[in-house]
Amino acid sequence: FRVTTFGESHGPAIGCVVDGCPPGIAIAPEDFAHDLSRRATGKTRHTSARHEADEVEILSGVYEGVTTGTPIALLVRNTDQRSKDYTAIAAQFRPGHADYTYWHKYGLRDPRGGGRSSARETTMRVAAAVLAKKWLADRFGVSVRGCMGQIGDIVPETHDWHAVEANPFFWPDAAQVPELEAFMDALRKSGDSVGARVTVVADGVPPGWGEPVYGKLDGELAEAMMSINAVKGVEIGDGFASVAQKGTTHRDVMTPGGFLSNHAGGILGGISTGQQVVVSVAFKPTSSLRLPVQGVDVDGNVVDVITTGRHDPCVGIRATPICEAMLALVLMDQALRHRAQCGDVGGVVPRIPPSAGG
Ligand code: EPS
Repeated sequence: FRVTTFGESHGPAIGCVVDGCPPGIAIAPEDFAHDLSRRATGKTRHTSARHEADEVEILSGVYEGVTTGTPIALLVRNTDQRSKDYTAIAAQFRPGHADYTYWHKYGLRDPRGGGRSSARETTMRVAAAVLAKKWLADRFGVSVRGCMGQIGDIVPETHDWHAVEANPFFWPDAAQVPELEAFMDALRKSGDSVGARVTVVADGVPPGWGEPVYGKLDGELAEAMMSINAVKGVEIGDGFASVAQKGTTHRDVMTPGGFLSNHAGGILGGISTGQQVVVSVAFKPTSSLRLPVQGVDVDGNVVDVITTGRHDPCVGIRATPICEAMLALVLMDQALRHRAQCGDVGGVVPRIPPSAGG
């Protein structure tokens, strides 16, 4: 199961090709709307003001409402691109932005905004993952969901999944939403940006998905999450907190009824344990800022870089559906590989042998 995307933020369209999708999955253009709208810009004052229709056209791989097993091509036409926003910095590098490394790699500059490095590209990951989420749910009862785990220094005080979809931040504590609104309003007015943590979980993953050495489930999740733009860190389960833990704390005690904790984040030795799979992702602060900063241009001259246009003061705010998408895509691929090698053993309730005796 493989997904590739194409298109630029200010080109005519973006799209993806999904290879290796099983036949028989019922899918219609309207099935993409919910998740694409959760990710979209222009929904609240806390994200980029760009208004895209984000309507999916299915070009191939679906016949009479079901996937055929052939490559699925999905297309989203850009409807609100405005590349003139970038005229002033077309020959400059934004400090902290990928346009510096793209230029060194390719030796030329597409002046139309971020192009491939724009968060616009993530639209198609979310679209492709609609298929994966559906297949995982129908076939295995696996569900994938996520929330914001931190913005700047602010962390949730309580966790209620019902609160998450009822505020623009995917925040799990409804009582803190006014504080976040005030924080983001002040940040936007100041012209600055901020980082964020997003946590995504998968429930219902059977034990056994993932490969033991090459193709570890956690390894592929880390790669998938790091491939999202602006990501600077990925944790599985307790992640970096494990550094300060003792083995007696970190080990997840096993009983005949299952594990008593989940410090491992549902993965041991690269293979799912049957517990909740837990992944946290760190997003850096947006680098496109209207606050001036010293930089250089393509000729090496010192310049003041000021980025105008429509930007997210916190890219993490729209990232929950993107991280969910990458989790679902990796899980679907691992599920198919597991089935190919080991047969259709998924969905078995974990059975932990008693620890007593030998
Ligand atoms: C982005 C800059 C803005 C955002 C964009 C991500 O767009 P533009 O390319 O017009 O400057 O609106 O996000 C989207 C358009 C989207 O759909 O996510 C950036 O620099 O990453």
